[in-house]
Amino acid sequence: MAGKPPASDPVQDAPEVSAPQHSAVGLPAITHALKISQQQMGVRRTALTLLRVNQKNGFDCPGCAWPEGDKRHAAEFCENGAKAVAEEATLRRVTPDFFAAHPVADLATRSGYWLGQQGRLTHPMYLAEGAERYEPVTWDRAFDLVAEELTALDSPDEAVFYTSGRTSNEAAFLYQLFAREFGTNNLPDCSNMCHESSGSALTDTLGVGKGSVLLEDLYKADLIIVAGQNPGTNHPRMLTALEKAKAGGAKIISINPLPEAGLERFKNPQTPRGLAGGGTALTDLFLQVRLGGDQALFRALNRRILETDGALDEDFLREHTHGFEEFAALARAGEDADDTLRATGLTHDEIERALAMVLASERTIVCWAMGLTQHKHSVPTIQEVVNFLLLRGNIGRPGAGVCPVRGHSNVQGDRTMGIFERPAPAFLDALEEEFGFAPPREHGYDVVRAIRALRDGHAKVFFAMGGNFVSATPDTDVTEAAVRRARLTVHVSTKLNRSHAVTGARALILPTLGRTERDRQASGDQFVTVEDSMGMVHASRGRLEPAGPRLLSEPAIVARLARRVLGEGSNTPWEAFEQDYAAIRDRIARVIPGFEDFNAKVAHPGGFALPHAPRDSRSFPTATGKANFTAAPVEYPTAPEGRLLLQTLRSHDQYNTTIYGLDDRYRGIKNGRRVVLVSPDDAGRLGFADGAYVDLVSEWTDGSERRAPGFRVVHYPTARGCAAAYYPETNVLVPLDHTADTSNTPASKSVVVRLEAAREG
Ligand SMILES: Nc1nc2c(c(=O)[nH]1)N[C@H]1C(S)=C(S)[C@@H](COP(=O)(O)OP(=O)(O)OC[C@H]3O[C@@H](n4cnc5c(=O)[nH]c(N)nc54)[C@H](O)[C@@H]3O)O[C@H]1N2
Ligand SMILES: Nc1nc2c(c(=O)[nH]1)N[C@H]1C(S)=C(S)[C@@H](COP(=O)(O)OP(=O)(O)OC[C@H]3O[C@@H](n4cnc5c(=O)[nH]c(N)nc54)[C@H](O)[C@@H]3O)O[C@H]1N2
Ligand SMILES: [Mo]
Repeated sequence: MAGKPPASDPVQDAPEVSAPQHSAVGLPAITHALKISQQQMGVRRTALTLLRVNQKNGFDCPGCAWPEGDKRHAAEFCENGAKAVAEEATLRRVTPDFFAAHPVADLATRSGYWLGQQGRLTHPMYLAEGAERYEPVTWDRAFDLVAEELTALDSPDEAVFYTSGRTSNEAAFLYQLFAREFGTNNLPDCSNMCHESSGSALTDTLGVGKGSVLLEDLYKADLIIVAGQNPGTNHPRMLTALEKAKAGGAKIISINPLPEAGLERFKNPQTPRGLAGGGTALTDLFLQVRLGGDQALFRALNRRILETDGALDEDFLREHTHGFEEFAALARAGEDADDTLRATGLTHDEIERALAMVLASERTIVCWAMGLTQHKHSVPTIQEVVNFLLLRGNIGRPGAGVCPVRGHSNVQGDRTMGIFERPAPAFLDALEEEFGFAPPREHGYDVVRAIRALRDGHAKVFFAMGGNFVSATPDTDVTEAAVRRARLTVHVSTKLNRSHAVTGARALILPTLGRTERDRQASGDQFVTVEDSMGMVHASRGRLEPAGPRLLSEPAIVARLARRVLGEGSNTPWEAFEQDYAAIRDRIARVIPGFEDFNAKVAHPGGFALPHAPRDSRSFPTATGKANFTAAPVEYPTAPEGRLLLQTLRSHDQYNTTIYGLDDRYRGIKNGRRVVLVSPDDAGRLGFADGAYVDLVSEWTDGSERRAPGFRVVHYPTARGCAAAYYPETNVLVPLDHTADTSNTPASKSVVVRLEAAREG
């Protein structure tokens, strides 16, 4: 039997700290995953479910977006994939009785961990205006309520339709179609907080906002640079790929303020050497960069490449690129070397060692994630990475290219399906042609703009397809107050979270099927499709019985809502879409390039690759028709004397705002999340012993301050001048206006803070 959820909130943060580890996975990963799975699902269901992850006829792992490669016979074990599955396939249930026992005011005092531990949502629930508790409602009544509020708006642009990144292609396509037929492009998504900076930088420079490598490219690379990413925790299956790449002769450079265990050494649980032996050393050169120093680092490398005879790919530069001369002039003139050292915190020698590895490589890939995307200067940082790759012709040839590693399992697919507040005119034209309505053309709100609109009373209905908006977004107090101003908040969700407790005047929770569950519709069992981080599209088919008889699938929820809201005004066959998802795919095939013959192509077990012009033919659909160099000044964040730069990141036991447990095993932290990692030098200088308790106080340019109380100081080998603490506890510190230029992504990885001895609490 699966254990019961904790009755009282168990979060009594009492962190126990030991030395960080120097390798990842191995036997402890299996033990830990099985423990969590069995608590949630019991022994039998654990075995049956975990065998189906990422298998030919199974479901796509609801964990990360790392590709599967060829579908395997035996399960590729992934601890955090297993935890993501257990979280969804849990046998615990949140029923109307639960809501009767827990008024919203009570839920609002609970930790995110406790809320998530209660289990799967089973009934549509409604919180009436002024009511203390959610009460069960019928689906019809729920759709009526949404329709009532939507049709009462002065303009469709007073509604916001958010998406998290687990939503399937089919559901996402219907959802954006509904929002646009309703009349708005207000389709913010988690991408706005995630890889938006990558999308912006890559679209301007290469013409396609996605990565240019496939999995097999990693195995052909001479050099793989992993910058600003912690795959041991967040993309564990990537370690298998890195191990294989190393076996083929690749070298790895890791660029990170933290020495992440997973990048140091990988103990592959699929091999005897990984289980019992020492595993594989992955990183050949570790560059312990300061937060936000990456643009300066890549610029320094680029300057050295330009100074080296024969280092440039002259043919590629001539034929395929634009703006080289301007960039080269800027880079050669460059900042003095001291500035590079200040920005990066690295030595000359370290940069020269990296340069030697770069020059020795004919095929280089750069992988990155949130460490590069969540800074004020993230877009020029990623553009500098592109400059770096262009100089030596590392785009559009095997074993080389850009590899932004996406987070949510279908966040890339959701974008491809049109979940975007700034859709391309060609996409809207295609929708118009196919569905015979005039889609709105003005840009909608992204995440930060949506919060401002709610705060200022310009948006009144907030609808979320998954996610946990109030916890994932910055400036928690500001955001929560903004959301509370809404007329109606609606969440299509699998699990309870804080966004259900911080509501508009009225609120709805609409329970939905997860990936692991069987989806039966009028025409029979359905499958859905997803796109991974490398642009591979494939099917996902759930097999478990749904968590309750009342759950509807996401496509069904959108289709019914659309019928109710749009009524006779819509010519779209919503009912047929709900009955048979193949009918949705037929439309996607006609609207979105690369999906021609979708239904036929997706029948292929491994799925199919979407076209990517730079990768496939070295053609660049940019304004200049070439790959563009970017000549941008070097920037880097600094903190005044006595302050630190704080990054907000993930522990090993969480999936974004979903907390699986209170440990961060690789970093040596147990039983607590309110910790701040500071280098012993900085901590000493600031006068805080290991184990001291501090408040984190962020200081913003307008003079305002924000406080997160009660964090245990952990002396940790992070880069000097830098600190790290977990998200979402620290989102309260990130000002709403502290965002990346161009992409508007919250700059969650460089917040200026001071540490204050904790006020008595
Ligand atoms: N188990 C699990 N898997 C996940 C998630 C999860 O929460 N749990 N989340 C999913 C999602 S949505 C995403 S977007 C990804 C996130 O995957 P990651 O980006 O790996 O996640 P973070 O924990 O934010 O880690 C940021 C990493 O970048 C480093 N870093 C921070 N700032 C800088 C910098 O300025 N320069 C450099 N070079 N490095 C820096 C940090 O030290 C850390 O190693 O993972 C996805 N997969
Ligand atoms: N400070 C700080 N803030 C950050 C980040 C950071 O690094 N630092 N990272 C940012 C990033 S990269 C991201 S992607 C965002 C994440 O932002 P979100 O995607 O909004 O947050 P999640 O925590 O992933 O959402 C979890 C909830 O999704 C629901 N859910 C799970 N599966 C399904 C499903 O299949 N269908 C539906 N309908 N619902 C489902 C469950 O109810 C669960 O509680 O957070 C961002 N915020
Ligand atoms: Mo993400």
